[in-house]
Amino acid sequence: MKMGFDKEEFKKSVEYNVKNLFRKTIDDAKPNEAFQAVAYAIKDVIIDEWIATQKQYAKEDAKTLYYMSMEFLMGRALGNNIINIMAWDEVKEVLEEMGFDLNVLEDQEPDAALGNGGLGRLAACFLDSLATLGYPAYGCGIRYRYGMFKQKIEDGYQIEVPDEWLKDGNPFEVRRSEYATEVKFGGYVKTVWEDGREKFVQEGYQSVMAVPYDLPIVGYGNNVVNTLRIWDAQPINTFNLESFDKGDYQKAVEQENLAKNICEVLYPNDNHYAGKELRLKQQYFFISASVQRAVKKYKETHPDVRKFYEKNVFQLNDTHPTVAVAELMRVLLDEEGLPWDVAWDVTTKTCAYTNHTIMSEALEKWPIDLFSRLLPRIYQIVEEINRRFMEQIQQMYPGDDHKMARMAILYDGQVRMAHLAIVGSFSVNGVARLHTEILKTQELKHFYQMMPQKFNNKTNGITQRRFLLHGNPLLAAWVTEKLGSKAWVTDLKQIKGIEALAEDETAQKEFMEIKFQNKIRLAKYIKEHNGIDVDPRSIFDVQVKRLHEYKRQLMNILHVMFLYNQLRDNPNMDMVPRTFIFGAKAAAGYRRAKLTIKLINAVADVVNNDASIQGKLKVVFIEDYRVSNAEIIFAAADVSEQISTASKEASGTGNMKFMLNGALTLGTMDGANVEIVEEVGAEHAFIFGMSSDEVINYEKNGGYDPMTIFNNDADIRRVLMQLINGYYSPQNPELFREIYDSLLNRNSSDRADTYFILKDFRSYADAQKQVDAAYRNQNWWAKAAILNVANSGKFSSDRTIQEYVDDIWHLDKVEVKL
Ligand code: 26Q
Repeated sequence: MKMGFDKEEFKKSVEYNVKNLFRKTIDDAKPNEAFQAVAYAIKDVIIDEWIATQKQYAKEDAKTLYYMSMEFLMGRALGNNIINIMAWDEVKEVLEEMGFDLNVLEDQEPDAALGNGGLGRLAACFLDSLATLGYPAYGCGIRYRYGMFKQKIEDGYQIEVPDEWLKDGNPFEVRRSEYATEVKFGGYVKTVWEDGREKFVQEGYQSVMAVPYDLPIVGYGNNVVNTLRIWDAQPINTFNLESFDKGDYQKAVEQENLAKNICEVLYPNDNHYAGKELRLKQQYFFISASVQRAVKKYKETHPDVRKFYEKNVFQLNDTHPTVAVAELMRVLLDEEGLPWDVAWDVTTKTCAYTNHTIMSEALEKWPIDLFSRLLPRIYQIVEEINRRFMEQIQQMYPGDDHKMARMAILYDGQVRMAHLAIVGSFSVNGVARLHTEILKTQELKHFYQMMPQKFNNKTNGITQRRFLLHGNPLLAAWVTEKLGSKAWVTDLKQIKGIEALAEDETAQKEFMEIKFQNKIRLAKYIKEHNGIDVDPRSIFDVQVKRLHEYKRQLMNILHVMFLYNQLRDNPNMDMVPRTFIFGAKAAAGYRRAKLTIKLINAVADVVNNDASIQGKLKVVFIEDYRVSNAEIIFAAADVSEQISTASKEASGTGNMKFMLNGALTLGTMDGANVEIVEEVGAEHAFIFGMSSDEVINYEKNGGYDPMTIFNNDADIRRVLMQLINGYYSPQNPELFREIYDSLLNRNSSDRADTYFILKDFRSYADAQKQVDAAYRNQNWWAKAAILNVANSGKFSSDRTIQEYVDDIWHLDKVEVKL
């Protein structure tokens, strides 16, 4: 236990909060009221460390990271905060004395789901690691009123329900109205002469007030509390009731609507660009506010804004915050009066860009007319950046029009945000070794050839505090006991120590018993939420992630259909009982992804209700997959499905969470799977399918012909025919026709089976057979699972953050003493 946590004081604090918040005594408090009271009591502890941390940063004049991201997929805060102030056992005890179960109270908290999936969760893991390592950092984002939608399944279909996460308020947030900042949209740019130079003034604009809310990011056991600053929009008060003319009235109403709309909702598209004007407004809104505030804060204690980069670094989480490049230029040029070259030098020494995808449909390209109308001054600056960059290309590659066309920021009526990000940054990184290599040799090769020094890899990581210590307390305690130390909590490499136990039969038994208990916990969750009975002795084979064609949930369910056919033919077939568990949200407008969810549920309905297969096969679709239930799911998994078409998954991070919890990877050589296999050894994973080189080769040569496979492979053909003969949809045999067509017919790009599902199918089915065979030897399985845990050290986000600090950010650690 950390010094300073006083149980008695905490108890009083909870009682006091219940009284003041709800006019009740503690015995009358409902679980949700008790949750609120406990959260405020914890906040009270955190606040002192928060103040002390920020004072220390100011005192040391520490260089600060601003992690700019449209998404922070935080999940719940209470349990994480209690763990990180190292008061878990004490709080649990006090609450028990008061008649409350901490787990029940935790379940009262809505997830802060300000993100879609991987990219948003990565940002959240990074904040945890930054605070734990003691680095000065802000997360900068948007306080969406509605986060990622809640998913309901009705009749097998996904229904999106608004996520009212702020309905009961957010106990941990602090509104900081003193930092409110105006953000301007639209209008036109007037050029005026002043002080002997040209000045640019935006006129006729509409504006909103950006108001920040701060959330504490608690470091593990080190008194450090960083800040996640999310901005809300408020209407600017121009509404003068006594003397408004029509124009004022109109404008006031429009500005009010603008403010209402901007922070309303997170766009639920994962890995898919949608060129919506409101999305661009959101981007500029939080970036302008964050950049203005960062410059203002710097100037409070530093005389010379030309040295801004010495104390500040902006990390751009994908292209979504890329207007930061132009906004920082605008502030330095127009507000600080710096000449272009100096402003550009400061900007390109401040900004760094992380790429998270190579998929062309995810690349942000804004129509110039929209962009310039909404952000007229920003557009002028982008034009000038582009003009100078084109000049530079012309000088380096005289007459190479091809390069100009491929690299231009402004091209074909569009603003290419990735190009702006690369040109405006001193660092460009991919998120796994393979991904970075693909960027350098394929997608961004022209940029890599021109500026190789900018490119670097930062393989993603995850926080073991949430995904082992909090999510899997049984395994965490076991690891601590075996290592004789909790050091792995802040130094995951130490978990390597349990490798020595991999062959030890007692340890194997203990490990399998813990996994079994975690499977019972998940089985209970499934029973409560799905009404399905699953056997915790069956293999829990899990694919949880956003639903996307490239992630190939379709291949997984087609394989289930294939297995089911075998079982129907031969109910006595010898197989280890298997529970296939899916969890996935589909973007609201992604028809084929939604149809895949329906297919999974349709297969589940048939398979789960067929007594003839003797319970050997179960299919479960977990509703509303999110951070809080993910923690329970990872802990219970035996098999981790990481089956994306090679080259498409930039990294993946779920793969790491499974590994940390002792699941074996069944996957392609894609993203960080490559590095996972490198750490644990290919013999302790099930690897299948085409390599990324093979995939890229096929893609360069017009794809492949799935018809040959269909014609020659009777088992595959039978599965595909079941998509169109009503086998899983007797009321509507045509229901899954679209999926069938996507696998066999050429699309508008003249490709069929774009994600090589049929091509990889046999290899996948073989790997699945090996899983079945391997699980029969429980000693081997336990050994392989322990080896996965033992070799997961590399995948801590603490390692990732330290690499960012060493190679890109160059921050100094700060120590906070209370
Ligand atoms: C863009 C424009 C308009 C609306 C939405 C978007 C948008 C939103 C989210 C585009 C992409 C995303 C999310 C991408 C994402 O999550 N990428 C994942 O990032 C992880 C962390 O690096 C990787 O592990 C995954 O491989 C990658 O898919």
